[in-house]
Amino acid sequence: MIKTDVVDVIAKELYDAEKNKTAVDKFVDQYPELDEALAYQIQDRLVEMKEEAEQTKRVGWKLGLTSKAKQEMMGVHEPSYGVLLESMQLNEGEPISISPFIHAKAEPEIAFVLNKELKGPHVSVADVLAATAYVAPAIEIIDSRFYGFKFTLADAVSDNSSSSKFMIGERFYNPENVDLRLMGFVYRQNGEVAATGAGAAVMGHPARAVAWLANKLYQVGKSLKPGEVILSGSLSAALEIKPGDQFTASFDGIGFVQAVFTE
Ligand code: OOG
Ligand code: MG
Repeated sequence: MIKTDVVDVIAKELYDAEKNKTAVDKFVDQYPELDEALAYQIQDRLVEMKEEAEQTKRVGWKLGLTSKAKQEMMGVHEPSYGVLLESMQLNEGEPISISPFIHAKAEPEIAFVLNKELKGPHVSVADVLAATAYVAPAIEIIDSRFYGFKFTLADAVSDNSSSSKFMIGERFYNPENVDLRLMGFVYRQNGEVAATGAGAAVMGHPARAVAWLANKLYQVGKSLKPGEVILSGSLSAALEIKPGDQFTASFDGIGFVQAVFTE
């Protein structure tokens, strides 16, 4: 098959898998040509299909696999990115039905909202902080379209890095007033502590994940734009969601955000 066909075929399979809630086998076995570069082309095609079908638009980016906890959980040892659409955003406090998901999981993350462009290839942590209007606590709901959440980096990248929904706390903080590296966090499921740590869990500094993204996007002629929201990637292992579950991600100095799930 020629490359453009592979892009269309895989994007369509992933689109249908999400729509019909039916998981698929990972693609690398069937398509040995599926490398990271091709995977980002598939991701772009998949996102275009959703933009069209859902009459929505791109609002930012998500990082994936930026912490050791997540890399070990997934057996993948480098970060990835995906696209956030307006249709994926949930309002704080809105109950979330798990019915559209295949096997969703919840992750504690830090959201960055930019007020300046960030263009690679030499973006640093300092550049990211200078271009950040505010930060806020976030919970990402991921849902892989692959059986058993089993995939290689290229598979997951094609699947828009397992993105599904996200919720950002609606109180916003100037990043100058917190040390994002040392900022402690507590992640709770139904009141019980599931994970604790500090911002440095993400690449030594959460802003480094945003810098990595800007520099990575430069390779495909893209940049981060003012107004875009960027999710840092999970600071701890993702937790499976059951109906009735309640997850709270609390961060020192920037408050918390809570996600409550229903049938
Ligand atoms: C890939 C996406 C990971 C994160 O925050 O690390 C991700 C996956 O593990 O399914 O969203
Ligand atoms: Mg995530």
